Amino acid sequence: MSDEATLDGQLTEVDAVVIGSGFAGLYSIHRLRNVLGLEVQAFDNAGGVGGTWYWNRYPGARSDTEVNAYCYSFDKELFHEWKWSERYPRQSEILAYLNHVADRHDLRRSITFNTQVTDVTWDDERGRYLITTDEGKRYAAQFLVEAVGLLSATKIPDFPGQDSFRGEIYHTARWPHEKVDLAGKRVGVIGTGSSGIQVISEIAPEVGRLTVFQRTPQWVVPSRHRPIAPGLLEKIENDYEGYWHDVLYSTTCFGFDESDVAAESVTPEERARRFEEVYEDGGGFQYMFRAFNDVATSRVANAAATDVIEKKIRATVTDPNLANQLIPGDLYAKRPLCCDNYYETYNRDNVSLVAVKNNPIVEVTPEGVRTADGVVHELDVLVLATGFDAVSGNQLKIKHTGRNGVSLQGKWHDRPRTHLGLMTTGFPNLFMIYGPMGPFTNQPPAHEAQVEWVARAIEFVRDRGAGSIEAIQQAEDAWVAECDEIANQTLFSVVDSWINGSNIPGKPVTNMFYMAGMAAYMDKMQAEEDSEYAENFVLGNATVPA
Ligand code: NA7
Repeated sequence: MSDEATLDGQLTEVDAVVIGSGFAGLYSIHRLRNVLGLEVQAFDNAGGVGGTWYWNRYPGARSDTEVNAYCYSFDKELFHEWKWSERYPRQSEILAYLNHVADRHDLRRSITFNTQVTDVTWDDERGRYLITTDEGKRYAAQFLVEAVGLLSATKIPDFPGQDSFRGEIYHTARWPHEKVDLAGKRVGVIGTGSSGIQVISEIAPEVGRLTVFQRTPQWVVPSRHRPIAPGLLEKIENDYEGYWHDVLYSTTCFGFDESDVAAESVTPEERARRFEEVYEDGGGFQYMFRAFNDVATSRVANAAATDVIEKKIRATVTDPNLANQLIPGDLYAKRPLCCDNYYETYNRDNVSLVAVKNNPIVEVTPEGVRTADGVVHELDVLVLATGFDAVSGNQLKIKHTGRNGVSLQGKWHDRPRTHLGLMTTGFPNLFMIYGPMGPFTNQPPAHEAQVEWVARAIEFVRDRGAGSIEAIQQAEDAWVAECDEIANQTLFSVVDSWINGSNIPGKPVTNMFYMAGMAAYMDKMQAEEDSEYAENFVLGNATVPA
């Protein structure tokens, strides 16, 4: 940063600050700095790039999105050159890819690591955000891009006595960089979401004894992990633009053919046949969206989907009582899970399940975990696969003050509110990548589309000589109402999970997504550009209608 850029002694002036250096943050830096030519300062509280993939180093961590849609599209040469080894790449491979992207586009020099942004305040007079870090450094930036991650703020339970545990405790998303030696040890895992099922399946053969503390069972289908289909990446390259266009103009952005057939429209036999077929091919999102198009909206379709999984669980788990405990008596309407060998793991002699819904964990003792029935489950290592304060959690960790002193914490007290998941009224020039009320899709392609929208909005503001852009209240109200109306037609709204905030005690339980699909979302973003932001935004210092 040049000396000329320093104002007021301590205040460093840049064009844009980016928070986060995962998929979204890295691309934001590239797009704003390398393409738009802005002076960009980025921050990450991690010690390196990677976001989710920097933090989630637990054994078994891998993407459960097929890699042909879990990568960047903006750099065709990169797509050609980077050799993925597997259909669902491991954390280490994705992290290596993101590091490679950072090097390839020289992004690292714009990022200050190990630094938490603590405070962002809009200064109306200056037309700048004043941004403070945990080291007390201060920056002024006209534009602020928050790429802080949908699933980043860890949910660490606070069981009585937790500090007294004599063994080691790790949250899956704060896993140490050095290898944790689990060989032969007595390991407990709390949580059976995406992270829990991966860690359980991976470590069971290695540990001495594995105790799984399961509060709510989930529906798990196999991943059917395998090498990337021969010729697939070459086929994509042959119609590169067409492929990525189709990914973005689909519902879920996963790069597979989504079904346009309703399970309700076919016979029960055909339903079972098709679910069986997709189950055998593997993949959670595939099972939910490739077999039929109404699994997330129709109870009939949903029940047909779970009938097949239930039969598979019973056929796999040899102890019928254990099978009963592993079968959710609930809808299939959380984030869909997949993992190979998950149910098979429970047939191992060294694995036991403790159902803690009706027999909750009451304390952690020096020896292990005590459940309400008085049993102390003795452990050497306790793994907390307990999830995240998702969607709004990371944003709310930063103190935000907007125009006229409005506080984001206050504004979002009852629920997060945005327009398009990109901007929130009262906060000019603050852009969120994958913010609340954004699309419910595979993330990397959606991030790219949002970052590009943001970059074009910034370009527009600068070209017009306007100081700022801000979503108007009516637009935000209408967007929230539309999102809710759509979400209420889905089964996600009636099942407890991080998707609606119900995993965090005290957090408002509310819809936090636009669930009409990415194609519809692309049209919404495009409409704003086509109208030159005239309908739902105000430019410059104009007073925003109440
Ligand atoms: P999830 O999906 O939120 O799962 C967290 C799990 O931890 C879930 O089984 C919870 O049970 C369990 N949990 C949380 N707190 C407790 C306590 N206090 N006692 C017992 N069990 C508890 O988080 P993940 O990290 O697995 O995955 C999050 C997303 O990251 C995933 O969907 C991917 O998109 C990536 P509960 O269901 O609340 O009863």
